[in-house]
Amino acid sequence: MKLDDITISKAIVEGFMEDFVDYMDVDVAIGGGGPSGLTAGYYLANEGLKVALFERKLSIGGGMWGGGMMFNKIVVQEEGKRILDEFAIDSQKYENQYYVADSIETVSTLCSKACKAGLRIFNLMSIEDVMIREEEITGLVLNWSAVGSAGLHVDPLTIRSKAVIDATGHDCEIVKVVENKIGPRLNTKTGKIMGEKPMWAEIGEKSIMDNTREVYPGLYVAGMAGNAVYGSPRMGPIFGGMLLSGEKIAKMLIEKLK
Ligand code: 48F
Repeated sequence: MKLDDITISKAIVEGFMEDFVDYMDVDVAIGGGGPSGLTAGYYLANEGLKVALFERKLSIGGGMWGGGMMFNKIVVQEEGKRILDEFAIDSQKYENQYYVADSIETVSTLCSKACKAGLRIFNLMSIEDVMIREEEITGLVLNWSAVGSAGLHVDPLTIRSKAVIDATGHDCEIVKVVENKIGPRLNTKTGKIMGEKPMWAEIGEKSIMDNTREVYPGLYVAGMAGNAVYGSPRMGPIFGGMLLSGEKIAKMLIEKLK
């Protein structure tokens, strides 16, 4: 068989455009492809919801690849082990209640199972704004990450969604946009982003479940973004809370949207 370079190019462009146009109107849009975003995407897509995840970087996985300080292992506590098992990710017991897993296996398996469940991931796109209609978040405003890094003045494009999850990690970038644009009207004690507190795994992991919630009509937070928005500590390379937070936000939205 003779290979035609133009046919290869057309296959890529047409395949991508078909997906991108299709996913301009979704049930749930997730910002950020770290462990919480991927886990949320898996459970939502598994229920048959139409879900798109937008990730700024080339690679999916956020802060998980490098484990702790580039030692590529992660720790998960007893509660989070259930989710590792559900994804068939291997883990070894390390003392009572602590389990160690390979960060590469964890990220790649989360990503693969989420895609197979029907999550559509768009990488290399940055969320730079939100769509708000009648005091409710109704979509995301996107641009190629390369546009931002090159400092180009190029207008973005918009997608519509019934719910948005901010899973952008420590920087809680989507909530930050909302706070900047509409002022202190978030569902927090101060109405503003309360800011992440110093490392404390015990409290950070406990509070993340409470912090996984709707922060503004139509806008939900999961993972480290929840702790940053609600003023709780970071927890470092223990990842059970990220997986459980992703699962919790998915359950909330499945109940709401189905
Ligand atoms: O940071 P990240 O892994 O978030 P997470 O799911 O997990 C946190 C842990 O990795 C770790 C921790 C564990 O205890 O504290 O930090 O809460 O993944 C966030 C992803 O969001 C992307 C970013 O590149 C990363 O992959 N991201 C951030 N801002 C944007 C974005 C944006 N504006 N648009 C698109 N993607």
